Amino acid sequence: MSRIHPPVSIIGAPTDVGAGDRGARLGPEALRIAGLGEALAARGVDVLDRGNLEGPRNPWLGPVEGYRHLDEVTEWNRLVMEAMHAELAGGRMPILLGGDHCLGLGSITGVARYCREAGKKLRVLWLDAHADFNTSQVTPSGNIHGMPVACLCGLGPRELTHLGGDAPAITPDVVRQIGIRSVDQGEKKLVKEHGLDIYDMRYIDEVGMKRVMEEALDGMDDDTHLHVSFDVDFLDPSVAPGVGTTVPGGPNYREAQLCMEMIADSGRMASLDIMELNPILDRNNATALVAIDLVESLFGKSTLMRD
Ligand code: 5AB
Ligand code: MN
Ligand code: MN
Ligand code: MN
Repeated sequence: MSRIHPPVSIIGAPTDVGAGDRGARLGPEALRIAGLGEALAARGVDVLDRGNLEGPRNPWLGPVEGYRHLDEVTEWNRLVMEAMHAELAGGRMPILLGGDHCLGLGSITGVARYCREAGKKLRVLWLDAHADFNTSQVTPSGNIHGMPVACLCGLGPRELTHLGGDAPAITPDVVRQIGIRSVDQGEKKLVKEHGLDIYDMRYIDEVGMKRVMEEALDGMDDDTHLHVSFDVDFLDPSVAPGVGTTVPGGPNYREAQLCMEMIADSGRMASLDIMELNPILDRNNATALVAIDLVESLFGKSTLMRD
């Protein structure tokens, strides 16, 4: 299946304002140094690096009413939302380099706005060890990187749930979560209540990644915009140690490759986040290199045998 890729714009969002560890702010540079742009260009993709967004510094304070750094998180997400939307409106595929995963909120809010304007249906694949569906009432940490999916679906503070305007960006039926293996007590109740479609590690163990991806990608058509939000802690820590919130028992290298290859085969990915890479916790940028390897598969590297 050879295909022409749309032109890509790389956008760096160097902040860890929503995380519990500092260091994800260095993620964009680590991905650049590991050769993300060059790897895409080598696959024949037209790549433009837009550089980094500039937002507020991380004040490194405790939670206030259940949220850490709500003002700074809001401002960063506004910047990300505008940047993602602008690239899509200009006919390009944005790749957001986090930065922590609180920015998935701004990213997907911008994507959802574009989809509404363009008359497209949105599908979100959320690749993560965590469901990121906490609220201020149930969060164990106050860290907003544990809350973006809830905020996208309308649960959270108004400045985040209504970042894009009069209504929350999405409804839970848009989302498919894959690789999940750490959900907090109160968060469990919420994901059940809201009917989130979760392919957890137990299910991946039982039926295999192939069937999981067939199910998660099912029901898309020519009008579907597929957004992939890749939290690097999706991967097993033996493959990807350079993240703040490692959870054992994630997809191994080949399972992750298959996941990406099947997304590539769908031909529908139109925007991407690469989030939570923390080079301070990495070994020789190994996690950045694995992430790039997987992104190459998202762009069809392994489809040779199917051409
Ligand atoms: B990540 C935890 N659920 O809310 C919380 O990495 C971890 O974006 C959140 O998925 C991890 O603090 C957020 C314990
Ligand atoms: Mn996450
Ligand atoms: Mn995570
Ligand atoms: Mn994390």
